[in-house]
Amino acid sequence: MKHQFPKDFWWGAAASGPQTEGRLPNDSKGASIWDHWYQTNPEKFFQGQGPNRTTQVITHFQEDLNSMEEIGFNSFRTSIQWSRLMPEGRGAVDQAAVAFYHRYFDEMLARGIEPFVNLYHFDMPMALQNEGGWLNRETVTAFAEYAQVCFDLFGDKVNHWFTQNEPIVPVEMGYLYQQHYPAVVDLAQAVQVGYHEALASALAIQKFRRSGCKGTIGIILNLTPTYPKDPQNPADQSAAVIADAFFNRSFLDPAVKGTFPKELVEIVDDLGIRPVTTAEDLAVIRNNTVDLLGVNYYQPRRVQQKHSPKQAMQPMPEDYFDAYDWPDKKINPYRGWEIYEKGIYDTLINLRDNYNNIPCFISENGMGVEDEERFKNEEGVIEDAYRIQFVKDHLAYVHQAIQEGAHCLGYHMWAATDNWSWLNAFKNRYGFISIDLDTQKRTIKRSGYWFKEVIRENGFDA
Ligand code: BGP
Repeated sequence: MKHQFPKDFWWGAAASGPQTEGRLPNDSKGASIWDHWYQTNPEKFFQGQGPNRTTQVITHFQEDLNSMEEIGFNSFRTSIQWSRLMPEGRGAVDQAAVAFYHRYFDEMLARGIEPFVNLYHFDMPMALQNEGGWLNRETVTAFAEYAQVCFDLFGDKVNHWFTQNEPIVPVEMGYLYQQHYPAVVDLAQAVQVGYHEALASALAIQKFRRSGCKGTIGIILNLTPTYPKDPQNPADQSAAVIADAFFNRSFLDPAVKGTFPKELVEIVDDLGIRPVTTAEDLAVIRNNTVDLLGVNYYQPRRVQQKHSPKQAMQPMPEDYFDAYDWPDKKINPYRGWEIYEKGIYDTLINLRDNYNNIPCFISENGMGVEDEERFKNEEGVIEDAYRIQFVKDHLAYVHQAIQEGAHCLGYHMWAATDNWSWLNAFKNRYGFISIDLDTQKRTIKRSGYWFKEVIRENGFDA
């Protein structure tokens, strides 16, 4: 049986500015929170590798794009680094950065690769972080101004804009679980940060619409379908509803419906930590929902009713549910994430049924594997059969969801090339294209050649 995808399906992959661009000595880029954290705490980063030396796209983008063209991508997502374009986060625009992004997007277009451009991928400019970052309402205004600068500069080249990638991640990792700067643990701050991110996204969408830009604007969310341990047990079920409200609907509802989930509003009211807001700002959120939703899918979340004693002194999302370790789960041992292919289908069906079947696409899905060098053949090609299987199994479910009416327009894998990954740096490799970090040489992996066939056929044999 052949899984045939709709005409004009988006095939490609994703990356982000901070994970690929790298720095040049004495460049004019401003510091982001990552540059700052690496400077103060290099030991936090796997093998001490920081964001200054990534895959050096700033000088090697042509080679990346050549490989993507060879595979046959018709689209590719990356992000503009706010701190590269506007080193202080507001005010002056750096002309070297403008020239770089123009060339980068031009070179994509010249190869028939549609640039999908995201504006924020966890990379707060340090100058703004010093004023409170997302805790500060002024940052929201600065973000909308930055978005406007991007629309004005690159609006004639870019058809698909995204305001943010995974806005829940700066909330959870920066303000609850200490994996991103500023690594504090404070639910009240986390709620304010999340609210400001949602507002910033809506305000950027308002700017986009008011400036009459062509194309679409959306947001990219990591949706983790949430399964109760026992679906028949009402207490497990309500634990799943609350976890879903915290980690999915917190951004999905405002982005698509312009509202916040009532379960979450009740919790923050109960705890007395409702974020500071104005009626005017709430109206901006209500009236500026997305055209297009990017769905990053890696793993599900499994929960059960709260049995365990409270761990932290302060309030935490985990006060409302316990994690459930499903004994039958499949796991990617390198990343420690469960692999559950059907989750991608359940997510698309949820969007179909509960989110007005909003146009969406899979904007990230992938598998990070350590030490892939061991799979290199005599020609230097990495034989990553596991990645082919992973993508195939997920694509089969995407196909099924489309057959059943889901409005899914494309599939982007994470990632195009191997790239630098936050605290894990280069530990796990994700790309269709491998990169030798010493020589910066790019080589397409077996999965990349397999994907080339899928793109050519617009489908594959199941
Ligand atoms: C997503 C992020 C990406 C990327 C990916 C893989 O959450 O949008 O930036 O990093 O996950 O995760 P990791 O790099 O942590 O292994």
